[in-house]
Amino acid sequence: MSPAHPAPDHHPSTSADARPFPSVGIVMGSDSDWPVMEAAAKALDEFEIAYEVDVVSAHRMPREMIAYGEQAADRGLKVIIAGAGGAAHLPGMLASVTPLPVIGVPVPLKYLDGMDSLLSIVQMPAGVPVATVSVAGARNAGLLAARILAAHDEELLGRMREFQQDLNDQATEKGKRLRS
Ligand code: RP5
Repeated sequence: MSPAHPAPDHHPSTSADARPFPSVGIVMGSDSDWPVMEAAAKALDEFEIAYEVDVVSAHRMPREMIAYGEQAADRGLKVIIAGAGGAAHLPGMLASVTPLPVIGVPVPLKYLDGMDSLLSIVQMPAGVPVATVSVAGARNAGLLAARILAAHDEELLGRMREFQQDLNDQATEKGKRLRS
């Protein structure tokens, strides 16, 4: 892990640390994606959803990438968030080998403003869906994962409703301030 890109916080699945088993896998093509992808982890933290974080490069470690996708559901993950930049094949390749929902995060690199990554992720063939968020939209990826989990979790659904109400209240307050 290069000093420029500090190691992501992990919420490991080991029983030894007594933390809940992760429901969400956050993976990325390189640790250089972490400054963008961290927002997904922070959103999950806000909803107290356990997750794991790893680098799983589609091009540099293809066998491990396929193994990650093939084993994800059996390991208990419910949603995968996958971010990559440039020729961003990670989300689509994971979606091709897992039955889980995959959320793709286009990571912008030095050139092309993330358009290369966006188009690589969003243009999936019929039958292999990836829910693509905006360029660098990792926060929404985390929130979308929370919504997917909330569909089968009344308590989490309630917290999502409160979150939406907070957004509403904040927007209303901003309008009030502008008008006054
Ligand atoms: C992609 O190549 C990664 O997702 C990353 O966005 C990009 C550059 O990787 P590094 O050269 O910084 O490791 O596969």
